[in-house]
Amino acid sequence: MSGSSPVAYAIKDSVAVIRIHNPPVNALSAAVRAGLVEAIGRAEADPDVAGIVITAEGRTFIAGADITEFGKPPVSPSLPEVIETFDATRKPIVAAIGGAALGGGLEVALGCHARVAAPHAKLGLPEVTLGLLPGAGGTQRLPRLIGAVAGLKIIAEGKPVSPAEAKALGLVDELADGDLLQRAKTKARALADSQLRRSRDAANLGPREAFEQEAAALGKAYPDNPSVAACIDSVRAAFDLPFEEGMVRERVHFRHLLEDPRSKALRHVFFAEREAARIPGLPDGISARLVNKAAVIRAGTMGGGIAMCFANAGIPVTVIETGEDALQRGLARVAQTYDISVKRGTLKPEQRDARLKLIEGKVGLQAAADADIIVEAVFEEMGLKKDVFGQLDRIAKPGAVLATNTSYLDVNEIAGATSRPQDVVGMHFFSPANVMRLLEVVRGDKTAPDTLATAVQIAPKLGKVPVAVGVCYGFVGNRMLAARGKQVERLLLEGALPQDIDAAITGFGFRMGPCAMGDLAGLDIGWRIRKATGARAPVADALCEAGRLGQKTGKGCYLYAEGDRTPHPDPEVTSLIERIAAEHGITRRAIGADEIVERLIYPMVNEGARILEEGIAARPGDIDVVWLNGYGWPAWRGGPMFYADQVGLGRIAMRLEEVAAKTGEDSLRPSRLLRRLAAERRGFTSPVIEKSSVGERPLGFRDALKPQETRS
Ligand code: 3H9
Repeated sequence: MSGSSPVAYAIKDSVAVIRIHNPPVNALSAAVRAGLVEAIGRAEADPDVAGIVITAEGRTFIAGADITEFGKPPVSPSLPEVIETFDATRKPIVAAIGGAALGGGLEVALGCHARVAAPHAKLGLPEVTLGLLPGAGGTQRLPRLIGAVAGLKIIAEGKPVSPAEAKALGLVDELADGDLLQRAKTKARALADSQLRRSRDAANLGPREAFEQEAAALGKAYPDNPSVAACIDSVRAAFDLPFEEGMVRERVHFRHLLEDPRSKALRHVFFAEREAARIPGLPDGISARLVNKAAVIRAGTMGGGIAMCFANAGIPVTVIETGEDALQRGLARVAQTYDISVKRGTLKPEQRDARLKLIEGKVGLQAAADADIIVEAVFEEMGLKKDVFGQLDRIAKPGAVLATNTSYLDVNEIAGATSRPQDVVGMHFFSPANVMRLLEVVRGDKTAPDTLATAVQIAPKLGKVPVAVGVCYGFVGNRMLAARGKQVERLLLEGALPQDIDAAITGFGFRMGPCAMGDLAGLDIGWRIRKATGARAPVADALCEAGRLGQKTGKGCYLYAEGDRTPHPDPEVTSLIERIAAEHGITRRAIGADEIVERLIYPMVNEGARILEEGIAARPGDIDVVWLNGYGWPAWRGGPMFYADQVGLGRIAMRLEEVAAKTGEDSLRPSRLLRRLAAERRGFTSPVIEKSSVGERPLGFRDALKPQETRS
């Protein structure tokens, strides 16, 4: 084996040990595939070798095919070809699975004659989460080995199983508590004298009827999902076709899905989420501050949810209120939320008890004195926030991270209320905070690198996906939401009804349209902000003035029956909208779903482009991650900036120009960046753009483009 190969070969006790070392996750790159074929050939040819063990360095066994190779010209040997060489050997091959064996990694293990797993390993075929199906025999080997029903579930749901579950299913032959490699070598030697059992020849499919029932249930649970449909079709081939032909069926589906825009979008999401955690402009070697204890200020829905995040991560947290009553109400709400999870079976009673034990309630800010991180979740009002931070400045211990959960306000102004602005950062959680995955980490002008690193690095522990953003009104998510909200108003006046708008947006893939979402959150939230800023939204204002605040008042954009959250179109709303349109001299017309989607999504893209110009977000992918994890953007559409590239920026710029000209709304004119990219026939995700405009600059840097290219 050449010195630079990621596959090492050694013989120990008459067993050839093939060791993969391809950090960070031992993905099956072309070099790994070639190395495996060479090593197997060498072991096969060596008379001193009785058996073979495949193992890997690091935390994972093999995390699958190298996803970065997808979409590039294929390099042989392909993974199915590699695994075919396993089938052809006369010597037993044992997989020593010491970590995650996922996708192609599990397919490699399935190609072996036996599998030995360490207790902390996990085994799965997550290809569906990338809009694919296993493409190296997983759909043919797994069902034959463990049964079509169990196999299909693992393949179509994409969830990994534990070694103990895998053992019970017959996927793993032995669990190794101690020395994994030793156990695997012993197994290989033991198999040397026996008839080799290949997974391709296993005959454990089980009854066809049970498979068809499971297939029907999965088809229903995942409607319109081409990769789940392909998984079902491929596994069915295991009943209908010989192994080789089943492999061809699987391959055809795999190639087809690889080209599907939905899979491209999901692959983009995979990398964008990981990229978002890397903050441009952070000096190398910066490490996060230690967080052993947290405090959350206020025990409202938001504060309680944030406290739960810390407790769920095993971090003791003090919830602080101004009075005993509010504190007890908040703590009771937290306990009730955990109880619901226990009832649903998603949390064990002992886990609930352990988490509740980590949450302590106190009255008075003084209780934050020993916390390493303090998250403020008081009412969204600048005066109040500054007052709290002024007090925290005196109370918090030196070096504590002071985080504000503001969703709109100027973090620099809040930091200015302290004598330690370097310790202040925004941590914008989304409601419900214990559920939503997004965390916008807002970097103020004076936020110290290690303060920022602390907020970003603690996020995954809290179950969050962090995205670092700069300071502006509404940051990334709410600023783009406002751009969409403005157009909802416009469309209502021009002729659409709430139900038309929501149907178009749910048809696009969102779970909920903007009108139903407004009713759920409460229409008075926006009303209050508009009143404070002097802005107007004629329809939304009129709804609020009529006492229609959303679900909580039984009516908003829709009508709600008592105790029921189903929105019903309301003729009163139609009359109200028609009246206001007439007052504005607008003649209403029918507006189709396609136009609604364009009119709502393109202005968001335009705002996203401005956010990039201003350096508020570092990369287009960061904006996508915000919308995917905080606002229900459908993952298979990849996020607004990825979607924009699919539509073509030229089309988007042209449509925005048209609507701006028609409505006289200047904010709809394509931003400088959008126009430039459209003219150059490029997309946001071009690496050149990322570098030239925002990629290497610290966040919050307002003049990301040169002066002549600033916001139009
Ligand atoms: C497949 O196998 C198809 C086959 O059926 C057929 C083929 C013919 N490739 O997640 P992390 C990178 S499809 C390339 O932060 P963790 C990742 O981008 C594949 N790169 O670590 C990141 O890079 P960076 C099916 C990959 O410890 C770094 O590794 N397999 C791959 O939190 C660390 O990743 C999957 O879908 C890859 N396959 O989690 C499994 N995987 O540092 C995908 C990771 O530059 N992987 N990277 O940002 C995972 O689920 C997690 O990475 C894993 C580790 C659980 C393994």
